[in-house]
Amino acid sequence: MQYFVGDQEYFKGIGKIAFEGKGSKNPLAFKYYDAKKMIGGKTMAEHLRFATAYWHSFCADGTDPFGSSTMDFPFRKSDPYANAVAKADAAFEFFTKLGTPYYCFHDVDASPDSEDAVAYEKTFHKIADELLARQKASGVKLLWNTANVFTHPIYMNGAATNPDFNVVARAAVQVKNSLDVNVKLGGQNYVFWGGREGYMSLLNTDMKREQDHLARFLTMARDYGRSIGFKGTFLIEPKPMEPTKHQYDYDAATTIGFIKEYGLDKDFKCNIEANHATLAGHTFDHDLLVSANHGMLGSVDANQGDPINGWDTDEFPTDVYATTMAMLVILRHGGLGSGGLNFDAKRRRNSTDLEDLFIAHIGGMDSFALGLEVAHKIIDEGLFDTFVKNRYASFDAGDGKKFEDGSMDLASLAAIGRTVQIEKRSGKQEYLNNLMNSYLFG
Ligand code: XLS
Ligand code: NI
Ligand code: NI
Repeated sequence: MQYFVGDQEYFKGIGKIAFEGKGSKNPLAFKYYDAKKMIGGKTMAEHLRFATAYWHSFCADGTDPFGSSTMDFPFRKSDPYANAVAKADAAFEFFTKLGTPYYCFHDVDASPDSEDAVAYEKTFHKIADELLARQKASGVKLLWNTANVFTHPIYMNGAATNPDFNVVARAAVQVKNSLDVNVKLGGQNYVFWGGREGYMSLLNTDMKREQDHLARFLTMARDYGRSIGFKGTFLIEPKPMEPTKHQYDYDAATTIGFIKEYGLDKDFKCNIEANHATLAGHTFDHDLLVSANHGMLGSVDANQGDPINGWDTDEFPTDVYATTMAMLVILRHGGLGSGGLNFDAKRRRNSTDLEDLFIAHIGGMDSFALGLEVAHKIIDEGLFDTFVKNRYASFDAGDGKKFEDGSMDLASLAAIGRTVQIEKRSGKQEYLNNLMNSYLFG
């Protein structure tokens, strides 16, 4: 099989990444991710549904607020259209060599941005045809796309929540075309991340009006998407802050409240990003579980933050404890459905070898494969489940059950409370931590 589409190979010297097993020290091989390995009736690939993110992998070049780019991309061209096509070639070469069955992109990652809305639309649809041809040739599918309505200066006061109607309308150009392209490419989901849908100061902000506008905009996008045949899930990606001080989609609980408040719960779910959950003061598995408990776990942006600083560092996931806790939620929830694990993650600014892009993804995929294996074993053996079930056993029968069923009032509950003998029962956290380590390290 040829892993590149045009006549140019961009990742020279790197072939198909193979599974070599845990003894391997080859940096360009999987140690734990064995795509075809069966775990509880499904292959690892079916459980994990990995996606590569276009923006971090093929656009971001190491530029940060303190310095310019550090990374060389062999596919960069000066002509914007030729650049987009070469980027697509490189991207699909990368997906097929690595073995991520899905990808995700923002409109302006894949297609040149333009001040001129008509030119933007025309080019975007031409690039979408290029992407479609590469999807067909490779079998790689679109997990989701989204519109970048936060980078361009016109969005400095927000997109759907902008106080200027004209900006809201301009954002609609990008969202409408992104939905059109999604349908063309058979996208499984469509994402909204409200980067600038929030505020910096209440002195200049009508919060209620902005939130109503956001809901109105999402409702219009939902109606338009359904009218053109989009059958997938609309996803909102919570994040508490950065770039704005207060973002309206703070965390899973806030986002679910918003979705329900505005009657969008039949069409919308959450796209939970690990680093966003930790920025909100939660763990990754907390926000996954909040979503799962409401039937709102749609998809995952698989990355990790740095525990000693407070911004979205978007690191590749390497913390197997966190991936195991995440996979416990995902497996108990019955999987990700049409969602997947999208590596919204970037190599560090000084990881400048092209092979580092492969190595970073291999680490992320291996970390989730390990998490999947351990979580499956934990669920299979049932020790934690039994422990938790027993902890709540007083609600399984008798008065506890009546309380749970709603067949008891406060006066009868208090009457029982007058006579009960309360025994001290340990929560056994240290025992459970040690048990967890025995699963992780054998
Ligand atoms: C930024 C977000 C962004 C979304 C897509 O923090 O994670 O990358 O995933 O717009
Ligand atoms: Ni993200
Ligand atoms: Ni992020």
